Amino acid sequence: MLTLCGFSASNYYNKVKLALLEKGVPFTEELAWVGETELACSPLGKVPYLKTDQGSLSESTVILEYLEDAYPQVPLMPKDAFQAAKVRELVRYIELHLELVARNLYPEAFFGGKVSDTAKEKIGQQLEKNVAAFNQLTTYAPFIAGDQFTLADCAAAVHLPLVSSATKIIFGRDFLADTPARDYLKKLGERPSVQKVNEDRKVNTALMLSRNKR
Ligand SMILES: N[C@@H](CCC(=O)N[C@@H](CS)C(=O)NCC(=O)O)C(=O)O
Repeated sequence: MLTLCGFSASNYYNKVKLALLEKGVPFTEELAWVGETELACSPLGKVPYLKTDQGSLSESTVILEYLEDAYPQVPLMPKDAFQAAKVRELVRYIELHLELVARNLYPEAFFGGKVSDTAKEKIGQQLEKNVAAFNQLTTYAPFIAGDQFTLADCAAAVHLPLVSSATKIIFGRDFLADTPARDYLKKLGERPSVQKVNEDRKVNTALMLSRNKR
């Protein structure tokens, strides 16, 4: 039996939850806020982590790949080795070159903090470059890596909306606005799995914000 630990406001958590739902793998959820996680399962205290009968795993992309190997019945990776590598390439770009750069804006965009103007300028320049590079890799045909829903869609569904909203709030312009990302995300939002993740995210985000106020 699998237990997904973390909280539904987290996009990393939701990426794994989406893959579990898409694959139809049974799992339960265990609420663990940052600061209340089991360090034996996730030594850096990050969420998500997954408890399995064999032990626990941290790092969302590692968990995705484990699920793919352990539960191949509903595949979220192409069989062809090269196409599978293209999916991994996209996942890497989304996480490393979009999410992790945009993340530096979140303290001001979402959490009432401040990011210096110098930092904003640097982040903005880096993101412009990275978005252009990312666009070169995407196909949106109709899924982000081609005609099959893959792990790259799990990553895109949770990370791209935050890149859009953070850039819009900080720079007054959604850096993904000139890409097919908006229509693509809208279409993805029709999937029951994405709807479930988004509903749970809203409820949990409200809970998180009310906890932070206390
Ligand atoms: N590389 C990690 C990142 C996970 C991550 O940063 N999660 C956030 C919540 S969205 C977290 O746990 N932050 C607390 C911390 O970094 O101490 C993964 O892919 O699982």
